[in-house]
Parts: sequence; structure tokens; C-alpha cells
Amino acid sequence: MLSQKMIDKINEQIKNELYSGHLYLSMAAYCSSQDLDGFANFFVVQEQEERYHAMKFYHYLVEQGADVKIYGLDQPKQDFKSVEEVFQLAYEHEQKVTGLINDLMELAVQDKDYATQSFLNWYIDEQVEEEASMQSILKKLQMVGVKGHGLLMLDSQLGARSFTPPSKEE
Ligand code: OFO
Repeated sequence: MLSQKMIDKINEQIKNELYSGHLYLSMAAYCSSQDLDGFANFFVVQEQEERYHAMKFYHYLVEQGADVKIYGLDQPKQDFKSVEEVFQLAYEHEQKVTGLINDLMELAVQDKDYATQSFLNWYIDEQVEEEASMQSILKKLQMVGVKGHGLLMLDSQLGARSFTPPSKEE
């Protein structure tokens, strides 16, 4: 049985995950406006991942017999100076999300809520990947600069990304 505080925080996290998707869709639109279709594809796929993260929390609450609440989303940033700035902000955003997941885990430990601790382990691992993927692209962008052949190669590489929902066991 989940504590009311945990139910409230998970509902808040559903909103946070959907907001991440919102932000990444805005970043995708900026990349498209710069004719960087591969970068845009990366963020479109990232938005699908964030929706998956939100829905995983949603189904967990339903399974636990708790009420799901869907909240409104804030307006995401829309003006960016460069694709490098986009990835800097995306990396910082993922670090913030890692903090939110860690807060949830801290509460689950305080509550001696073992089921939620086990459930949250998936997100703890996922956040390591989320931060690493944003940071790795950011570092590559810093290496190749914002123009030229390197940028186009990176764009074509990111154009190949597609969304594969994790299997049930994950
Ligand atoms: Fe849901 O991991 Fe990104 O924000």
C-alpha cells in the first residue's frame, strides 16, 4: 500500500515526465527549423521515451489501486541560440529529473515501501542512460563545432534513432 505522500509525488512525476516530452518536442521543432532533421528525430524519439516513462508511473498507480491525477503542463522554452545550447539544456534537465527520481526513492526508503523501491530501480538505471546520452552528444557537438561536416555527420547518425519500447520484464 502506497502512502498518500508517495501517491501525490508519483502523480507529480507523471506531470514531470510529460513535461520532459513537451520540452523535447519544442527542441525537436527548433532543430527542424535549422534543417537538422536528424537532431529533430532524436528529440521526437526522446518525446516518445518520456511518454513511456510517464505511462509506466501511470500504470503503477493503477496497479496499486491509487488515483491517477493528470495535471496541466508549463510552456516549454521555445527559443534556442544553437543546437549546442539545446543539448546543454537537455543535459541539465536530465540531471534535474535524476534528482526528482532520487527524491522518490528516498521517500520509498523512509516509508519502508519495498514494492516502490523495486519499481523505482528501473528509473534509477534509466536516468544514468538519459544523462549519458545527452552528455555524449553535447561533448561531440563541442568537438565538431556548430557548422560543417562533423555537424552533418552527427545529424545523419541521430536520424537513425528509433523508439523501441522496453520489454515487459524491464
Ligand atoms: Fe524521463 O527521463 Fe528524461 O526526463
